[in-house]
Amino acid sequence: MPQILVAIATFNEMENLPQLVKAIQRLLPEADLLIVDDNSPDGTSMWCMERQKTDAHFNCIIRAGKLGLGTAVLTAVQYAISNEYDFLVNLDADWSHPPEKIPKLLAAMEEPESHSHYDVAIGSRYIPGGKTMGWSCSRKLMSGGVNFLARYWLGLPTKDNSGSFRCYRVSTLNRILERRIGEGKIRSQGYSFFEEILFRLHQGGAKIVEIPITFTDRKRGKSKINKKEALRSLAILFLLGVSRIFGR
Ligand SMILES: Nc1nc2c(ncn2[C@@H]2O[C@H](COP(=O)(O)OP(=O)(O)OP(=O)(O)O)[C@@H](O)[C@H]2O)c(=O)[nH]1
Ligand SMILES: [Mg+2]
Repeated sequence: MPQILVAIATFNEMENLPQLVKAIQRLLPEADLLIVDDNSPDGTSMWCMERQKTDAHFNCIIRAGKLGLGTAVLTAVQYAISNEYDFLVNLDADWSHPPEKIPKLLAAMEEPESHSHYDVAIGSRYIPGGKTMGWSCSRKLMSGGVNFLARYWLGLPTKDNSGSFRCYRVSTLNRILERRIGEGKIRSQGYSFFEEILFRLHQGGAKIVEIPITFTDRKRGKSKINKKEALRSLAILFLLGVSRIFGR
């Protein structure tokens, strides 16, 4: 049986997290869960610490304050590597990513018919069969623009490079990223983490597959992305593309 870690970064997700944890544990009773919470004032941290005491499959890391989505997922990557999991699944807490697709992401890592063996499976909104529901035009434009940059500026072959709903093969994360992580050379602290990690993995020769998902805009709780973070992420994408041109 492969060892699976499902990781969720949270900040003020009390309205979403308990139900989502229940749904994931129903789907994957053998998997472990890791919540990386940034000391959420709405009670999420307290809930996680209480749950950790009674549930052997549930762990949490509570950080000192809001340190960014990218560094939270990086913490989960480091945890998965040091605890020698086989697969790391990441998703958002706000039900935008359908948990019932997690088994499909895991199954996509191996394709017995074609003897294919993948390093990353992306829950993708931008391949046939995938879609977004409830997004404004500006949100669609922003996501389209970022994905255009990821394809043509970073040279990524995949269509959905900005979503966080993914499954990673942990041995590949370790092989390609361990040194860079150790040297503190992952640039993104926020949302560009997802393009950056894919870029680094692709450059390291990782095989990536996409499976279609329907992304639903959050119904409860507040969005954490803001203009400053969006601009910072764009700047990082620009710098990553420059480093690609100069082969560094
Ligand atoms: N630990 C941690 N989690 C974060 C941080 N920022 C966002 N998150 C979590 O990351 C996930 C994605 O954040 P969202 O606010 O939903 O971002 P988004 O999906 O781009 O925005 P919406 O469309 O409004 O949902 C959620 O589970 C958040 O709780 C952070 O600074 N630290
Ligand atoms: Mg969201």
